[in-house]
Amino acid sequence: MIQKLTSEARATQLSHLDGWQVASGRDAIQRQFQFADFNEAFGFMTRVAIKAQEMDHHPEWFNVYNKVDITLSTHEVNGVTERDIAMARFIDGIAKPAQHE
Ligand code: H2B
Repeated sequence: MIQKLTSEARATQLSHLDGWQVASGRDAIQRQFQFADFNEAFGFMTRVAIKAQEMDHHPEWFNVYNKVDITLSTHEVNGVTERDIAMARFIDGIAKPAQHE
């Protein structure tokens, strides 16, 4: 089974990611994205969804119009693993024109 990152490893990985924070009250990471409009937000979500299917690793997310809140954790171990870090890197790579709050 995949291993949870230790809190030290999680902190190190987070320091290399842009805008991600540890979620309050659980072992997960979160970031909020803001796009120009719903069309851009949903296009972004579609690209993430395709990657999630390929990786068999799926985000928890909440969308209102041009905002997308994403939480990543590995349900299997109830914590943050390399899979979440890989997904966060992918997301950051495709969200370049987006702003985060
Ligand atoms: N996504 C996330 N974020 N964590 C998981 O543990 C996970 C998943 N497990 N997507 C996958 C699907 C698993 O439920 C299926 C059966 O492979």
